[in-house]
Amino acid sequence: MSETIVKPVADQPALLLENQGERVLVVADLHLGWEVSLSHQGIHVPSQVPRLLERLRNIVNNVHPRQLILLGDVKHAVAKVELEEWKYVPEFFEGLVEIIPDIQVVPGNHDGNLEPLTPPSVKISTSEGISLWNTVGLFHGHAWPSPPLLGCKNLVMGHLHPVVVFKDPLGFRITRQAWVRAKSSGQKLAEGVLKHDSSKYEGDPVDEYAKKYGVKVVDADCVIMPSFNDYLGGQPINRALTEGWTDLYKEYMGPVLRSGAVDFENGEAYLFDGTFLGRVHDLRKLAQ
Ligand SMILES: [Mn+2]
Repeated sequence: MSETIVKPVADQPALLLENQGERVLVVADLHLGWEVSLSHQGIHVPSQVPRLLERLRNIVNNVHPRQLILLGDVKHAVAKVELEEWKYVPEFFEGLVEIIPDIQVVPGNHDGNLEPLTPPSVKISTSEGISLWNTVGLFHGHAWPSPPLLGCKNLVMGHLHPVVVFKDPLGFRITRQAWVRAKSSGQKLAEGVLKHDSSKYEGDPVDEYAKKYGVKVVDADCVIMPSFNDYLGGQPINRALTEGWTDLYKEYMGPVLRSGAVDFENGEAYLFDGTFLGRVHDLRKLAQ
């Protein structure tokens, strides 16, 4: 099998995937129309659409991908389409197809009724995600991935919006968006998917998985993507377990992280410039 390269674009919350010279760019969590929810609270921020498009244009011009994957939560309002989304979302996609014609959306929990807002050329998968080259599995993270993704050596997800909180000696808090890389256990993921599918079996989940889905599960390198919309708040990944692991945080983790199938505590956090911050459990003392 040929080598697949998975690497963040320098200084950008965007991931580049490459296999045999074919390049695919991934961004997650745009939350278009997020400004509208703020304006309901009396805070007025100008539309982020032109700014997001400009940033995407620069990245696409630099890395020349064949395809752009939007890894969930393209829009902000959940399920129902808010009036403003009829403006923001189509405006965004009209601009985006000019920048790159091949667009694949992997829906997130905010992407109900996205289809009527997108041009017909935009492909939308199910929320169980997609696999590329049988080596990269991409899913948003709010739901279990589809069975074949567990055979991929690399898994990519969004949804969490990871940020790291630093507290200096004077008590000032500094928050930075971050990448998290962590190892997943194929066996634990297989257990999770089988359980989600209400499968009854005895013995080894890996064997059962191979029998049921015809997929040989592997331990994968997981990348948890920062949100592309940098105006959004994020989930501080290094809050003390007693302090920050609220129900909301657990909700943000999604079933895969909650199941413990990804070794998040030993995950490595990086800033956009590539600075290695340390392992998640070591970073907790910085937030105290
Ligand atoms: Mn989400």
